[in-house]
Formats: sequence, structure tokens, C-alpha cells
Amino acid sequence: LALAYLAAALRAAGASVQVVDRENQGEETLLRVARDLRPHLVGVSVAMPMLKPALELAARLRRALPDSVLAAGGPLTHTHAPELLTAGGFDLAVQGEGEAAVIELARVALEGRPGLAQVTGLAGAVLRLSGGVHSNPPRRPDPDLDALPMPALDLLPAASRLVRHPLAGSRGRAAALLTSRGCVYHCRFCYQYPFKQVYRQHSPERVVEEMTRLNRRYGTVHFRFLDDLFTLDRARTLALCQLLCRRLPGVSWHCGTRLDLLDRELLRELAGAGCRVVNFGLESGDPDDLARLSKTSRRDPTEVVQACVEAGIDVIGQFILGFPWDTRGSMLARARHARRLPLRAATFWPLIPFPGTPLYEEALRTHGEFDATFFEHTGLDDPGPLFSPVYSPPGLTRREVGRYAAWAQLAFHARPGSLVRLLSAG
Ligand code: B12
Repeated sequence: LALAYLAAALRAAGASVQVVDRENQGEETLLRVARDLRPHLVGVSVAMPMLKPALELAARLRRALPDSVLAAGGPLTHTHAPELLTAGGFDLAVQGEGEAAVIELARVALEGRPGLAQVTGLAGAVLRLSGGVHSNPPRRPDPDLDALPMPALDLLPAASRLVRHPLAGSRGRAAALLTSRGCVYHCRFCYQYPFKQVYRQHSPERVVEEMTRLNRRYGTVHFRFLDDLFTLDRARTLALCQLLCRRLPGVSWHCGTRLDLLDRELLRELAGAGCRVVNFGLESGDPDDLARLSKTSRRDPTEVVQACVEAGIDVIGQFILGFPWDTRGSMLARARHARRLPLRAATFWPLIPFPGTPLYEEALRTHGEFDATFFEHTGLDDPGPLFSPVYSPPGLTRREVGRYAAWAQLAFHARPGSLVRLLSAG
């Protein structure tokens, strides 16, 4: 979505834009397009699991396009701008939302790399100057999301635009959408960056308009809402559901939210408007764990999950294993708690303490096994840390945490009832 939002902003400003999705089209295609096009500006979107591949890509782009401006953006620029500039050879890193920034940057880039002298005025830019790495004042989050053009999904390759999804039917494809940006909570495992902490939302009209266009153009009947907190504003959620019932009956969708942002009436409305699945980061069933994660909720998970099921909405629960204070017993208890909940599916993730999160600092202080620079030597092409843990609490090895996560997953899904629920998805 980031690429599609940036492309839409540039296109609305009159630029000619080409998007290449390295994940789906591969790096060779990306480099071939870059060589053929010789663009003024190449922007690369970087999140933590992509640091290593992004640095390697930047070096190849630099060799292929010595005169183009190379810019990095995305969540990682908030903690790793110096690395992107020095190890990666990016000309600059842009922190914060990119829609306005990329237009200003494109104007500067028309003059090629010498024009970069002017980006000293670009809010949110971090760049190399003779005196070292220099950070401009921060960029303010865009206050009016509806003023942003809709993401230019038409510029993405088909495979990135829509993905297969069980709820989209056998031939159907699902589209991703954001109806809000930001989050008001501060869970200690989550990467917090300035613009994420300012919650803003699209109007229900704009959301339904975007869905209607996707439905007409691509026949999309299932939508994935990627918001951090889809139901934070109850009144807006209700208004959105009512509008969806009137304007797009028959579509289905799924979203993610918190236990304490749902009630029975809201659940009825969500279900009536096409919500089929809600995804919760449940993390743990033990209130002490949740307090240590700064993720307290006064709601009982069993009661909320049951209310979802009664409303006709399936629930997927995400759990974490390997907190700095975890023991074998506490991990087993967490897996047992998950099995007692009427969930459609559950995922048990080994904790990845990401730099920029309070849990990273805590993991460094405990004397567990911690490959604290894992992101420097791994990437999505090598999804090791997503499956084999980078951290284990004192008294446990990383391999053990990985085995507990695999076992918890198996024990959850190998039950006959759970298998039936999983296979009947859709
Ligand atoms: C949807 C999502 C997923 C999806 C899809 C991921 C994907 N690859 O598309 C799934 C569920 C698969 C997922 C998985 C993971 N995710 Co995730 N995910 C998100 C989420 C909720 C939304 C991403 C999104 O589309 N945002 C909307 C776009 C518009 O925002 P954006 O990407 O930040 O882009 C804006 C700016 O950053 C900027 N910008 C971006 N690129 C560029 C480039 C240039 C040149 C410029 C100028 C500007 C610019 O402009 C954009 C528009 O304003 C974010 C949290 C969030 N709210 O953003 C986490 C988030 C990106 N995920 C995160 C993590 C940690 C993961 C996992 C590693 C989790 C795990 N432990 O397994 C995995 C990694 C797998 C992977 N393939 O990447 C972290 C990344 C932290 C970091 N330091 O990089 C985030 C930020 C959550 C968090 N707060 O901790 N994720």
C-alpha cells in the first residue's frame, strides 16, 4: 500500500511514475526497469525485515544509476537512517508520511543529484552533509486523510494488487485497504514512530467509495482492512457499517482490533456489514503478562471471543512466546489458554524484540540468548527470524522457544474440532 499511496500522490502532481514490487517481480526486473527508464528519482520503501536486502539493492541501483536521486522511506527510517545513508549509499532517508514529501522530492530530483542541496529544507529528511548525518525538522502527519488520493493499485503488478484469500471464493482475490492511520496505545513490543502515534481516519464515505471502485474495476468481493485499530472510533465504525450495508451489500471483509474496542451491538453491526473474521493480538491470557507489555484490557478474552462467535464472526488469535520473563511453564500455560478459547485459528510467534521498541532494551538487559543485530544479516528472502527465534529468555535456548512455538501451533490445530473449523474457512 505504501508504494500505491506514493505513486498516487506523484501521479496527481503530474509526474510519470513506475512502481516495481521487488517482492513479487524480483530484483532483476527492478534493475532492468531502472536501467531502461533512467529515472530522476528512485524511492525504496524499507521496513525492518527488509534492511539487508534494501542496502544491497541500493548499492546495485547506485552502480546502475549514478545520476539518479536514491531515497529511502518507510518505518525503518525512524531508527536506522544513518545506516541507510552510510552502509546503503542512499542519498537521503525520509521520515514520516511520504505523500507530500515525495512530491517535493521529485521536484528537487528533476535537477539530478546536484539538486539535492535544496533538500536541506525538506521536512523529515535525513541526509549526508559534509559535517556528517543531518536531520531536518520532523514532518507533521497529514491531518486530513481524505485529501490524499486513493492508492494507485492500478500501477502495481497484478500479483501485488490483489491476493488470494479463502473468503474471496475459489477464483476471487482480496484487496487491502487502510481506513485509518496510527494507534493510541503503546504496547512494549510494537515499533513506535512519531506519525503512528497520531490517530486519524478516513470518512465512511471515502472508505466505501474506495471499496466500490475496487469492486467495479477488479470484481473484488473480499477486503482486508489493515488498520492497527479498526474499531477505535465506535461512532465511525457504526456509520461505516451502515453505509456498507446500503451501498455494498454482499461483500465480505476482515479486520483487526482490540478486545476492549468491541461490544455485542457493534459486533452485530460488523457482521451485518460483511465482517467475517476479526484478528486479535491476544499475546497472552495472563493479566500479569499483559501488564508487563503495557497492553492491559479489562475485558475477558473468553467472553469477547465467544461474543464474536455468537455474532457469526470467526476469531483469529495471535500469541507471543519467549517474553524476557517467560519460563517453560508460562509458555505451556499460554498455549493451553489458547486451546480453551473458541478461536478459528491461532498463531504462536516467537518474540522478535525489534530495535526501537522498549522490549528490545529489556531483552538486551536480560541475560538470555539474543542475536541483537539479526536484522543486519537477514531479510525476507531468508525469513529465518520469523520462524527460528532471535531471542530466548534466561534459562531457555532459542531453539527451545522455537520448538515450543511449533508445538503450540501443532497442539492447537491438530485437535479434530480445530481442524474442521480451519478446513471449513470460507
Ligand atoms: C499490514 C502489515 C503487515 C502485513 C503485510 C506486510 C507487507 N509486507 O506488506 C503482514 C501481516 C504480513 C505483516 C507482517 C510483518 N510485519 Co507488519 N505491518 C503491517 C502494518 C499494520 C501496515 C503496513 C501498511 O501497509 N501501512 C500503510 C502504509 C501506507 O504505511 P507505510 O508503509 O509506513 O508507508 C508510509 C510511510 O512510511 C512513507 N513511505 C514508505 N515508503 C516510502 C518510500 C519513500 C521513498 C518515501 C519518501 C516515503 C515512504 O510513506 C507511506 C505513505 O504515507 C504495519 C503497521 C502500520 N500501521 O503501518 C506493520 C509493520 C510494518 N509490521 C511490522 C513487523 C515487525 C512485521 C513482521 C516482522 C512481524 C513479525 N514479527 O513477524 C512481519 C514481516 C513480514 C513482512 N512480509 O514484511 C512493523 C515494522 C517495524 C519496523 N521497524 O520496520 C510495523 C511497522 C508494525 C509495528 N509498529 O511494529 N505486516
